[in-house]
Amino acid sequence: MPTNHIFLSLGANLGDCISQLQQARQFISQQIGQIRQFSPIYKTSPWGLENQPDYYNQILHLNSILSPAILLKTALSIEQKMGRVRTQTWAARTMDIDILYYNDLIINQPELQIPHPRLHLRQFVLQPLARIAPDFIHPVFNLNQTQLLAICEDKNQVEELFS
Ligand code: PH2
Ligand code: MG
Ligand code: MG
Repeated sequence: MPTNHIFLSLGANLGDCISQLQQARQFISQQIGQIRQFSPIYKTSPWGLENQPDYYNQILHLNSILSPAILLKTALSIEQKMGRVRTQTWAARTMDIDILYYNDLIINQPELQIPHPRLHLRQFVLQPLARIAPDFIHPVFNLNQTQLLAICEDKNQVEELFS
């Protein structure tokens, strides 16, 4: 059966973030599919809404047979199981799981946009992506991850911690 190449972004800034990232990887490998590659964990300053704790971010490359809609549903249910409470946009959270890419698919629905519409604006996404998938092409901009990182204007701090 053909599998799909999916990139997910994980982010947490409430609770024991490193353990939560590990727990999220476990749920994802059980419920979504095999993790083929993962980036180091990065400690990053909050993008978009200041005055909240620093984030811990990581990117995963997976194979999955789930459709984009079921993938989204499963990611949201893992967030919920991990204690995510949604308040305002970009507020602090125990776990955020975003779909960055799903092969070269382009989806523009109100509740699901792929590629993630803001990934190219974020150092905390592009630095880990450029580490694990430098040659992967963004299907809208037709640039690879290294090229996107080179032109990204985000100056928020991103510190690589460990793998
Ligand atoms: N996620 C956001 C908004 N801002 N900033 C950092 N550093 N890391 C994130 O994961 C993050 C953010 C929206 O989901
Ligand atoms: Mg997000
Ligand atoms: Mg999200």
